[in-house]
Amino acid sequence: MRLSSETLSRLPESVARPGYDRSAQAAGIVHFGIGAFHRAHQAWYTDRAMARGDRDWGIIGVSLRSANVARQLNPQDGLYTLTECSAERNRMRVIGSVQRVIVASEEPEAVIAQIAAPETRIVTFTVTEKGYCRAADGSLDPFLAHHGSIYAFLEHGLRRRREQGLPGLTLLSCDNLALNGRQLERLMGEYLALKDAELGAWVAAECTFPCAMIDRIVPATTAADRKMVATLARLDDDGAVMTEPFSQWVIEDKFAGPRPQWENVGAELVGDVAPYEAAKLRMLNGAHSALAYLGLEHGHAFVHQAVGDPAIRPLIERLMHEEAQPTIKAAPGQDLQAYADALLARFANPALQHRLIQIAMDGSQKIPQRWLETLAANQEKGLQCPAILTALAAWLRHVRGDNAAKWGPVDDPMAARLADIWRDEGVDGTPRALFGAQGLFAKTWQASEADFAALAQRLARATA
Ligand code: CS2
Repeated sequence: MRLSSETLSRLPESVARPGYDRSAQAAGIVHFGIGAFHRAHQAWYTDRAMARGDRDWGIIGVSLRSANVARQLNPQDGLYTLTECSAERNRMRVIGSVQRVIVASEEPEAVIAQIAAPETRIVTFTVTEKGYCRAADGSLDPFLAHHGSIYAFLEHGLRRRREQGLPGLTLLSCDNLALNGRQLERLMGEYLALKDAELGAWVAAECTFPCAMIDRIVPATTAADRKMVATLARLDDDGAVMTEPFSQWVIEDKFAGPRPQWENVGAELVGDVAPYEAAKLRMLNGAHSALAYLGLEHGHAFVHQAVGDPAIRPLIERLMHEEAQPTIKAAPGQDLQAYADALLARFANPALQHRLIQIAMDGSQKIPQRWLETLAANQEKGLQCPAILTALAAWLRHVRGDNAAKWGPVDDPMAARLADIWRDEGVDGTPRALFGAQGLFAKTWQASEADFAALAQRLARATA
């Protein structure tokens, strides 16, 4: 029997459930990219905010293309379990904030109508780095943006709001991009400049784009996880998500209208997100990507194995403490030393089963804000980053296909282009084609001759 509004009462007492009348809630939020991360993060905060008395913040989820999540959640009335996993115990809760999932490619009009609905106040996004349709230099790639992107749906939905005299919206990016709100604002502006400049002016005046730092480790759910959940919940749950006990959400307090009282359930509303975001991207995500490429080369499958490997761990510590941390100007009360230590403990959580190959995906979209910004900031001070350069060499080998036999083909929107560069330029030319003055990533970081020498040395070394 499957989890749903009807079967909810069959759950054992130990499983917490929504403490509010779900059917009485209007949907104040439209969320693009309703994958496991959103369900374990924002939907969880919103569920608890409503349990504390907040009202009408139901979430309508949108999947741009895949019907998987709709198939998982719609037959369950949007309900799913969230399990917090640690070595000590697993704690399960049913989340009630998601009402329905729309597959945009199947029902585009329903998405537009939902954005234009009077009760909608906030649109949020976890569409991953590549969902923003940026070219290598960070500007909007019009070709990508014109084909079923978030921008097209926002354009139509916001135009309708304007025509109907409805207020603007808060457009809140929850993806791992540097200054994600500023980027979304700029990219949306670039898109509307091509499509409808008048609407662009209305959006600039009526909508806001707060920046946010979002953090919770959420491995992809496996069949074994679903089996475990079924045993504990005594119901099948196709939408189950597994995560760690830790969670953090720091949001720039810049809303166009009402918002949930997320601060009552642990979120931090601040004036400036930048120091939190830089710490998270450069330390957590930077270390994660390094663990991924180095760990796969060393034959590991999971994060906790890679961080426990004495051949890898010192390099991760160096990357965080000596290379990333000094580039961040901490906010008052922000302790970066303690932050790095806490990250090492989170990575070591053996109950999470966080796959390195999941993190290795889409490296071309991730390394600029995770590594290249750190390299650039150190370069300004005349410093080199040996740990990041070692990780960068491992990434170069990864996109050459060195890990493919064991871990599968390279999963990256730029995979074909990177493979072409490797084939045409070889080991001598590839680092320059990517990180030279004319390189693909030149906008974020340009390697010095010493960096190229260090990369060449690392690439020459036998793998692992
Ligand atoms: C990871 C992130 O897959 C990845 O690239 O680094 O998803 C990471 O787990 C989250 O950002 C943690 O908040």
